[in-house]
Amino acid sequence: MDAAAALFATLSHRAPEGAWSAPGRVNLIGEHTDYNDGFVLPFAIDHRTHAVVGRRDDARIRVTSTFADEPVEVAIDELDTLFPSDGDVAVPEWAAYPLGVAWALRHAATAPALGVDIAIASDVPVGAGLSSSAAIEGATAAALNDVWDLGLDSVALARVGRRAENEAVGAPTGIMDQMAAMLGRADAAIFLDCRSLQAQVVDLGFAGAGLDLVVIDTRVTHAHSTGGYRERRESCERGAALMGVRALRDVDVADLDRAREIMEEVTFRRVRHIVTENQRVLDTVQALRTQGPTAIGPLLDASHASMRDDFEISTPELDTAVEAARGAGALGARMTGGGFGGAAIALTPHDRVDAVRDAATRAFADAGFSAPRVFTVIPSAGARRDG
Ligand code: GAF
Repeated sequence: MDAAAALFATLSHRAPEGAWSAPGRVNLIGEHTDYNDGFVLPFAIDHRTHAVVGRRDDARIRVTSTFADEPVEVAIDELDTLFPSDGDVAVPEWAAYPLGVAWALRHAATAPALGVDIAIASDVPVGAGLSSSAAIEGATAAALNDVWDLGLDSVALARVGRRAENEAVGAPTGIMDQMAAMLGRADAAIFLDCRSLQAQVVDLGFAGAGLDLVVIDTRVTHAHSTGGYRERRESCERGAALMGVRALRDVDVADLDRAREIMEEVTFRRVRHIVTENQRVLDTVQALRTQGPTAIGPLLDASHASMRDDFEISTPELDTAVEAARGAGALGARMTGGGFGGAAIALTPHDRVDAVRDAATRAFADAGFSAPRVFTVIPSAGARRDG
């Protein structure tokens, strides 16, 4: 927050209206299931994006951030022209997140054309699969919802964030990350039905069970606006159409034999990942509720194998991180997020965290990869006003 406040002071001579923040997330399990109307189990982490916002006397928005050299300024009335439905976005990519949120908010509610200055600073690693984008969207949406007095609830703000991501940034993602950023709770995950958007809080109890959630950031960055993510999404849509259902959420594990008969092999494997992953989310929620977090390791492992072999979104670095973590005593490990780079997570007994860090670092060096960044995260609160 201090960095955002300092940045704000360079942008505006007025006192700010307030400070808001939203977190990045780790997805514990349920990968690529969100845009298939399925289930996910993410939690918000203790890395946040801060937005310090002040009013202006005119009807313009000026935004600056630690990602950028220069502020970007636009008239509120021009927002529609910045994000045409069929054309190129007219602002730098980082600015499309906050300005896209402002644009989507004005379509979601009757917002006054009240000018604002926005300064954004973040400690959510970018491109690491921890959803730095939803953190920017969440912090901006929470701030403008208050400053413009729109009265939208958390789910409506998550939808606004997703619209910005899909239409302003151009990444065809689901809604998991925005929901996690808005609804996160300390020491808990959010069990989300991505069809109904009903969310349940599921206690994680990592600390009480002597566990840490270790993140191994491979430092191979990824972007969901490019190839692989979109292609996987299209495979899922093709699979659902062949099965005659609205979305793969409507296919059961028992239907997989029929799926294998009516589609070619690659589409079948994409379908099998989604169908089995949905079941793994349900099984993880059940295990957390009845047995606690020490019971979920095999489900995390199975999820990784499915993403590596069936959905084919893992990378050699992610596989190396997962194997090293398991070999050093993690109860279970998997890549998290959209894949093609980013981070792996490892559920690790507290006294094995250093061993996991050392093993991952050594395995990366042996394989000739750049050193990973290894750290623990704590399940934390969602978007909020901080001051
Ligand atoms: C990215 C997307 F933004 C999410 O919507 C989700 O699809 C995820 O990849 C994969 O589970 O984070």
